[in-house]
Amino acid sequence: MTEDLPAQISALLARCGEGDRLALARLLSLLEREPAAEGFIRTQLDSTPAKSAFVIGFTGAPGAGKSSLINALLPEACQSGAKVAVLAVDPSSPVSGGALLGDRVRMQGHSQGANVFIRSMASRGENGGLTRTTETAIRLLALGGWNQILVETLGIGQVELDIVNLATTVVVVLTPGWGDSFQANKAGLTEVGDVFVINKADKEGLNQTRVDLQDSLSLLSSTIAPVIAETVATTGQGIAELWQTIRSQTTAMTDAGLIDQRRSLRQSKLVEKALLRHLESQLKELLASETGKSVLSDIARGKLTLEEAYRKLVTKL
Ligand SMILES: Nc1nc2c(ncn2[C@@H]2O[C@H](COP(=O)(O)OP(=O)(O)O)[C@@H](O)[C@H]2O)c(=O)[nH]1
Ligand SMILES: [Mg+2]
Repeated sequence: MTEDLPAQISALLARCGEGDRLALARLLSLLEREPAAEGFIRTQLDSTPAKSAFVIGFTGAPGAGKSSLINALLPEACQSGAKVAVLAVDPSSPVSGGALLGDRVRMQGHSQGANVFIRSMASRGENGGLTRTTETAIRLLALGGWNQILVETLGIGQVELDIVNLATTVVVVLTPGWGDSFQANKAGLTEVGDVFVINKADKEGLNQTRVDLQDSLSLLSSTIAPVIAETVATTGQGIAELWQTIRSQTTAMTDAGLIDQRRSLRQSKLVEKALLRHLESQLKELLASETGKSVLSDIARGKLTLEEAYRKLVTKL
């Protein structure tokens, strides 16, 4: 089966581009489970015109209420007639982990709708793998015509903050008592957010958290000041307002050119990565060729210095 993986992927991508959700689901499963699939999908996506999508990243500590918020926001997001996808990224759970199942069940109320697509993804866990997989998953969702993509990810550690960079708009989810939490994590989160939600506004400590947050945000110098919203995800309190806030903040960021800036930064990173992959495979070919082998053996026998060998090889590239 692995032999015809590229052909299989190419057929699935064509169907996915026509809006076939089964093909999309199959591609996401391959991405998650088949180590070789990611590279093939990526290479083929690179030669497919990209479709634009609005990606909202939700990040915050476990239990802050990210899944509950996304669940409550789904009807709002769908109202505009958008095709809304939810991608819950779990950096810790194995593929069939319990946390993912919990998220699935919680968000399942909506999964039957033709305009909603919900998917959890686990990580294979290797260095940078999660960011790469998530990025490819988002590109697949966009290809499938899902033009509003809500991504849930944990707001701890660099990998998670990297994922946040894939989003158009970043929503940081906090809860009362946040002011007491640990400093390094706080700084990281305040820097990435465009919208800050204090969820569980029904709990004690709301006012203190609002003051702490305003203090932290006042230290930042951003073109567009981040905004604060307060919600109770479980009752729906503040949810419609939060959606409006996300929309108006995104409009303000678009008008200031920030969204375009982020998009072109992401695009140039994609181009850079594609170039690096290309160069790397050419380099491997060169080293395995007759020329490459003879240069390598000349170095080993002291007939060429490293500098001379390098020059010889670079001209071949
Ligand atoms: N009291 C209260 N509980 C909430 C609120 N939002 C979520 N929860 C509960 O907090 C727990 C964790 O929520 P979840 O959405 O799974 O958090 P996540 O880990 O950030 O995705 C669940 O038991 C929710 O029912 C809220 O606004 N108020
Ligand atoms: Mg969750």
